[in-house]
Amino acid sequence: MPTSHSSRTTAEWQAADAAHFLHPFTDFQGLARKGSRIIARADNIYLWDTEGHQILDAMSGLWCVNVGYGQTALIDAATSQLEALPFYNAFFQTATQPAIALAELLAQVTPPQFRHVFFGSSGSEGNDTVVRMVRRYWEVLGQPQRQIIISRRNAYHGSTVAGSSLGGMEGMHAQGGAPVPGIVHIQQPYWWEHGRAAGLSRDEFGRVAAGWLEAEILARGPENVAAFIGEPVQGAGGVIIPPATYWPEIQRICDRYGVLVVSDEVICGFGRTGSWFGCQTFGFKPDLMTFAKGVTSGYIPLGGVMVGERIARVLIEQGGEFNHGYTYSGHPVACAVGLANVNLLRKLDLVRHVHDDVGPYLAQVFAELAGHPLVGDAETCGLMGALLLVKDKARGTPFAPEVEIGMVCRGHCFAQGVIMRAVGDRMIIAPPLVITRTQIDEMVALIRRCLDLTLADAQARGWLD
Ligand code: PXG
Repeated sequence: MPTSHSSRTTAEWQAADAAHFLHPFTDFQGLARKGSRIIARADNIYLWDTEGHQILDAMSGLWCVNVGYGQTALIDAATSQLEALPFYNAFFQTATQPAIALAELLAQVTPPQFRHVFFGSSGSEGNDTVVRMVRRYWEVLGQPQRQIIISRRNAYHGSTVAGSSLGGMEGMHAQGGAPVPGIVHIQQPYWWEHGRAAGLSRDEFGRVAAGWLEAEILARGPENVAAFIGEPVQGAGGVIIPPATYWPEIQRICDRYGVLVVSDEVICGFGRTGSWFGCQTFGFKPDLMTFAKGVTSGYIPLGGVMVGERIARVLIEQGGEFNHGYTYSGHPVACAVGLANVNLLRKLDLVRHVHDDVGPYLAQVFAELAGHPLVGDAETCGLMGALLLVKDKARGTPFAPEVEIGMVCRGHCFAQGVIMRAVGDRMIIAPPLVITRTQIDEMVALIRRCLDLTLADAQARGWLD
């Protein structure tokens, strides 16, 4: 029988972990050799591991704990809903109050084209719903040949069969037969890699990158293209912030060919970019919007799809039964937490806090970090940020791939008590939206120390020219 939390040592937990728990996106043997760091508790923007180390969580759990840890409004909402009704389904002409109330609230806080929601429990399930729903929409309209969904390389849309297919991660496509037929990828709008060398300004490059979508639509035949999907800012891909010209041009192209626009807001939604949703920051009007993570600040699994009126009207008025759904679609406890979370985002005015206060402040301190000898580029959007580590700052030369400079830097972050993600040579952050200016100073001081330590390693090991 498992023993209680406190009666085991860290080493005992690590041994049990290695013996039984297959972690996501993990080299199982490598982790078993090293042992996991076991996180025991959290408050506000800080975590503590089982050894008592305090860690500043600059990744909000995994891009999700928007309101920070320890918010009693969410905890109380979950416990009272567990007592009243821990579960009931929404399949057979039944509903629960929290699911209805959250659907109503989401219709209020999302852009005006959204009046309906389809619930699931994760971003991956949301994107599976997207694939089935866009194809169903075109079938109902008598255009069943409109099957193709265009996505982008280095996108992340989840880990289910549809999610990994929509995503553009090479490592995922190399395993298990993704992408499934009917999903194609264009190049991502990453100026540093694809625009800078060509001598394009960011704005010029944004239009060029959007043009790749038009070329793909024309190559496939517009009559065969169902939808385009993209994250407003690619999160897991390394916080790739598109030029301001990109999304408006994407919108114009999709409008011209009648192609549906899907905004995957799993990371960008609920305040992360300084607006309620990333599509508002970047100025486009999606037909569907996938959400998860920030809807409950990660306190409990919940995700889904906001369905725009263009699609909802067709499915409701002409579609008949839509043969799709999950046991936990509209889970009452998850929805009760979602309600408390969205209400708290409003009460604390966190979207404005990001837009007017801590977002601009993060941009300012990141601009200062750009002066560090290891940093070739520093970018932020709201409370997402990326530092590109380069070998030669003046020329912007990247490190050789085998150096894995990002992993070296991440190792220092781990030891210094700040959590950043390394995506290739990009060091990225997405701290809780409740972070204060003083805490940003504390976070940046830790990051600067890690950059210095990484630079010292690079010098000692001869990785610099
Ligand atoms: N869309 C986007 C844009 C995401 O970021 C998903 C869909 C899938 O959500 P679920 O809830 O099914 O995981 C995500 C998830 C990382 C990392 O390493 C990012 C995610 C998940 C795991 C790791 O940055 N994003």
